[in-house]
Amino acid sequence: MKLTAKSVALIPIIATVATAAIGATLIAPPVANAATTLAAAAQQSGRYFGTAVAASRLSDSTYAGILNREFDMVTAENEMKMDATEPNQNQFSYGNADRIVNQARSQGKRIRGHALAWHSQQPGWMQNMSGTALRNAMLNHVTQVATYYRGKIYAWDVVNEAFADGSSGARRDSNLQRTGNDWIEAAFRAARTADPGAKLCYNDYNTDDWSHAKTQAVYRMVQDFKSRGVPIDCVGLQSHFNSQSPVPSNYQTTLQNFANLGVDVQITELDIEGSGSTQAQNYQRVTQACLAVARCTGITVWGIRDTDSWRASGTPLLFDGSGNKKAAYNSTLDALNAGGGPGPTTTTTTTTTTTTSNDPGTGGCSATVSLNQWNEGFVATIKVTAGSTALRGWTVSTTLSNGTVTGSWSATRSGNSGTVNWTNVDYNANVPAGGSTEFGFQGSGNGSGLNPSCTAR
Ligand code: 9MR
Repeated sequence: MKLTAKSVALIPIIATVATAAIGATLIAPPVANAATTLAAAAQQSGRYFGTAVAASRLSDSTYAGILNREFDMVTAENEMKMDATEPNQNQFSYGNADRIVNQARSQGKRIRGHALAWHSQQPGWMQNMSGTALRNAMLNHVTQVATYYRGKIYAWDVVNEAFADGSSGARRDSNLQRTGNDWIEAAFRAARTADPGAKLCYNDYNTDDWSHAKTQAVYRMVQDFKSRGVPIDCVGLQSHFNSQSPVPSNYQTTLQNFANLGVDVQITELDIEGSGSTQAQNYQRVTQACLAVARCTGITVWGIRDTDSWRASGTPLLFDGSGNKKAAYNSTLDALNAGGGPGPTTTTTTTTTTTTSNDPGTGGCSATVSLNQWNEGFVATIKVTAGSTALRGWTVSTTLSNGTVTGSWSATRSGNSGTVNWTNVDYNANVPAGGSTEFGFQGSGNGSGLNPSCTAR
């Protein structure tokens, strides 16, 4: 069989699925027809293709149509930022963020969380804080927001834009930085505790050119975090390009060098000002660079149509103001279809499966599982639903044949592999008739086949 780039890209996925069936004859995987959407094309190599979404635009049918068709990862453009989610201290507000999250999840899309801690778009009450009070307020924010969305976020931008531009290689001066240089690692530790299943990213702009002092400074921070065991899983390169800040010739080198530190790399806010074939070529180069780096797990563009962009006059996106595909769309799709090196090695495609167990019936309950599986581990979120009578307590039994529980939330556990039983905690014992509650756990190994079954207590 002649191995085309595309068939090579498909092998890791097919090999995983087909292991059990191999044995007798090795059948060459069919070369798939070219995918016709960005998400489907990216999925061929185990990657995602995402976009920033504004809650206010979801009611625009052209916008929502393109979103639902083309993308499999969503970032809230502004709705998860500190000013949006904690407008008054300790009063959290998730309405607009939830609209985006619920829309994405109902369409089977995953979510990048953006952003837990940032010097910009802070709520007014935070802007004038300093010292220990600010440090604690920041950590509380990280904990509350990451806990609220636990189990629903693929990756969090835990800290955004903390380095200075220019040649200093220094941290950016900000109220958060003045609470002490360890504010970034403190934020990452709080995020890990709050949502152990989310990948934790450091995200920044002007970190695309390997020779830039800012790129080097972020690299050294990530290297330091890895060496000291600070929990960091990914680096986000925003990648906002225009004629003053073009796609650098060493872009792929930058992606590869970060990946070599043992983190995933994600292109998180891609837009490239311009038009026609020049813009198309630039999008193609960026896409090819990601595909060539095994741990570049996906690309997110910062908006759908040019008119949706934060810099609309630069027409930097893949669809024109009427929602038509631009040349840049076609070159991006073609680059994804042409494939590159193998897909992400440490994180294969995340799958979500749902199994419904026993019928709730009168007085009973049912349990369903949503599973987030990657190579080394998984996060399972279990939804308990009451039947026609309210629950006063519940137990869910799960079967974990090839994995071990390493952490859990919102339920008390007995056992950590094989048959594992989960009992409500105080605050979620009572579930109204027809209502539901969730608990979850993370584990190493394989979380498939949990087959949850619920019993009312
Ligand atoms: O696209 C966002 C725009 O709607 C907001 O007005 C702006 C406010 O800071 O933030 C934009 O998104 C930024 C992102 O959160 C972080 N990286 C730079 C993005 C573009 O400015």
